[in-house]
Amino acid sequence: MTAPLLTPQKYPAAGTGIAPAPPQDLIHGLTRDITRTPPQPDSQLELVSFNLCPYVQRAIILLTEKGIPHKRSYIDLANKPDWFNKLSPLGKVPLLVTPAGTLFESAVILEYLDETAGTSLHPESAFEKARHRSWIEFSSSILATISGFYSASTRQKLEEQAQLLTEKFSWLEQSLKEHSYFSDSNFRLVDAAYAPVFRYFDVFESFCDFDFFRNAPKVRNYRTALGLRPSVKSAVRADYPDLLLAFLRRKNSSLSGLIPDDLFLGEPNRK
Ligand SMILES: N[C@@H](CCC(=O)N[C@@H](CS)C(=O)NCC(=O)O)C(=O)O
Repeated sequence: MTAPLLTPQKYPAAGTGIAPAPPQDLIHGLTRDITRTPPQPDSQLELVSFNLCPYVQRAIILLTEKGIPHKRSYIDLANKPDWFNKLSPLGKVPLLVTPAGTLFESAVILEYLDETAGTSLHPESAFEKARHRSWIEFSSSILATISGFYSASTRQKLEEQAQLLTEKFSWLEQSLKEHSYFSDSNFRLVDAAYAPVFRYFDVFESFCDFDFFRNAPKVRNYRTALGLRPSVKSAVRADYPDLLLAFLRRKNSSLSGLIPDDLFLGEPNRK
């Protein structure tokens, strides 16, 4: 069966106010069996995704902000389809399948989407644009530390990673001003990179308190503003907290041991 064509939708340009949540038919838009059939490059973009991946969320947020019609295939990273292994040089999601070919690496995908659809969400000045790109790199390093935090095998290593996270948020604090978003009150590409970082902490704080943001009041405000953005809210499934808790439990790490049984409602359906 071929994928249904989605009707192009127009949303208010990002940065001009609050973008509405995307219609539900943009969420999947796929009917083929993705375990067997690779993306079919047609006139529409397809984002090859995994439902917990923060790097995938970056791309979804930008696609939503820019109102770009697209399809999404959600693969199981524990059981990667053959077509995915042939398409992904690093074996990682996200991939963006375009009529011209396939792109990988979320920061590159964001730049491509920014250049090819609507008004750019980068600042105009060459220096500011480069500065935003530097801080996008930094957001990726925070994501790597988050992974080190939830995978730490001992309490000592867990605390070391927590301390590293606190230090990284102190660095970010110095780069922020008193605005809602990274550089001003307009949502920018850099904000799409940071939003998935903060989503983790809503779940971490439901069962442990490392006070990661103690030295970072502007980061706390930034986190709140990003969490309220409709494109950010709708970038994950409604049961994301349960999926993440189940993922953290399966890690058998020091952090896994802190999750109380009554918070864990069992393995959600991961499909
Ligand atoms: N630097 C990459 C990182 C992407 C990444 O690490 N993706 C993870 C999922 S969140 C992945 O696909 N891992 C492959 C695996 O688990 O085998 C990017 O920005 O796109």
